[in-house]
Amino acid sequence: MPDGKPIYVLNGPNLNLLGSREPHIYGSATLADIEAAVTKRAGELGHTVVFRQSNIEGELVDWLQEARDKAAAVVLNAAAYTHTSVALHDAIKAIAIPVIETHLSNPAAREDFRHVSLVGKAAKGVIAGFGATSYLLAIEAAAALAKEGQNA
Ligand code: CA2
Repeated sequence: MPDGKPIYVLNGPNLNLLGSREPHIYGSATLADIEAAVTKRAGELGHTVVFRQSNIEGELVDWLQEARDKAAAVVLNAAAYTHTSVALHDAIKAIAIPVIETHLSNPAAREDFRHVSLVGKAAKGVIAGFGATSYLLAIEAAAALAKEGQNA
């Protein structure tokens, strides 16, 4: 039975397009499919999920600040902002709860510009390369960290 604080699952730019383009890179699941799967798994682990997507960097910053008090942990796929956003890096640094950087693809195996992660320099850890399963693995990590009461 879910109780306590939710796990926030925050998604960055263009992830609303999942399932429609580039399935060879990102898989065929839509973001709604991923939301349903993570909500189910989190429920089994005793957590509710707040699942959001934005194309706007500042909105993701606002949601990270909101999560500081309201969430047990954050699963963050910042998409392209992963590689560029000092603002997201600083927002993660400013909150004590664990933030788990998550990716469908494996950025380390792709173009050079994806090899830098400003999010990763502030996050608790990184899960990447397993398609939609990356999100389920991140939920497992988030729930385990929340249970242990660990802070990032
Ligand atoms: O692999 C991931 O999850 C990424 O965060 C996805 C980002 C990319 O910039 C990161 O390097 C790795 C891109 C998300 C764009 O998603 C699309 C989905 C369908 C069609 C076009 C883009």
